[in-house]
Amino acid sequence: FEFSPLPYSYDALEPHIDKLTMEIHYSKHHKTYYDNFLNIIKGSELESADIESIFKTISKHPAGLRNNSGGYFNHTFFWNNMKASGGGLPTGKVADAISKTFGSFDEFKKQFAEAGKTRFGSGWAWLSVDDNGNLFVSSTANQDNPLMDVADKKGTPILAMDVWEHAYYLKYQNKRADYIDAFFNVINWEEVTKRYEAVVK
Ligand code: MN3
Repeated sequence: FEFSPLPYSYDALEPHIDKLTMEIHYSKHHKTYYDNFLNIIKGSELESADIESIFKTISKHPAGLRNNSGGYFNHTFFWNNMKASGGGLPTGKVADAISKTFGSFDEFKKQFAEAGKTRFGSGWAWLSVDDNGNLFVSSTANQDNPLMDVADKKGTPILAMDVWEHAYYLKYQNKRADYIDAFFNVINWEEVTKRYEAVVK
């Protein structure tokens, strides 16, 4: 289990996500989940397991493993679905799938933003692919994700948005909706398309 470098500099997502937030979020929050995760699995057979198989049976494990394995995976996934000068409209197969599923990109955007805004407390919004190859929007509490057996709606995620206060509080304070609006300007749609194509191939 690697702690991957951030794929861009701390200030790359300015002005949408500020440098200090990125630095603390990556080097403190994410790193802590990673360290805790490694400590929890140390000396157990999980050290050589793959993360998706851990998620598939996460309900059988203690909460500490659920929170920290999720926190480790979700953040790496999130960093990689953002980039400097991102945003805009998706292209290719995922664009067609979004139009087909939601009717339009704007309707997808509305549902995804709503999933983030209405997540009470801390958690995540997701765009995922279900077992039938269909897209769906969902949100999860805490550090859960759609790969976990405890998720209300299970599938393979292709886009993640962190809506914990630590993801936006320094710049946006209580205005989560403003952070969510800004998030759409940093989405790395090329990465989302790649993930989608890998799932539906
Ligand atoms: Mn976070």
